[in-house]
Amino acid sequence: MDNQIHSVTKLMWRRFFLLFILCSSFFCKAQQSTSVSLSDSYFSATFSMATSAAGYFTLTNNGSERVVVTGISVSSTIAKGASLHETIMQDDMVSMRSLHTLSLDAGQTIRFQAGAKHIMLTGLKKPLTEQMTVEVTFLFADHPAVIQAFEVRPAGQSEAMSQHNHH
Ligand SMILES: [Cu+2]
Repeated sequence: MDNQIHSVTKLMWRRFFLLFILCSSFFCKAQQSTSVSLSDSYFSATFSMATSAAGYFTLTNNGSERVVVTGISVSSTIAKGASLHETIMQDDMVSMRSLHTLSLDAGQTIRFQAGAKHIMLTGLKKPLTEQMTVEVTFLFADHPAVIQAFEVRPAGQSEAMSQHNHH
């Protein structure tokens, strides 16, 4: 009898141990497999009456799983809204549309740059001037939010013409 109880307990311990190993390896994997990095992040400086601004960045998925950006936001003291945009050519006209989600495969890098994909701030509360830093929060479906500091750089001629007059 004593012996039987002993072997049952032993079996239970073994199961707990197995479960423990499984769980810890799962959490370990979850921590290591998703990692993103942002670089070259900046907004173009705006003129004093501007109500919108365009920003750019490079996003790399360093992990082993696909990540999906579900949205971005900035402080309400900077602008009313922030979204990811894409510039498209339609019947010789340049227009923009919102990118609702953005997905990056493992190892993929996406560059948002002038004339193509960009961040659009709308309802700008104050002009963006050089030396300012704007924090942008990136939200992911499967990764913790990332807050990235964007610097403000002097606006280039081409982007001032191709981006700002559509908003
Ligand atoms: Cu836009």
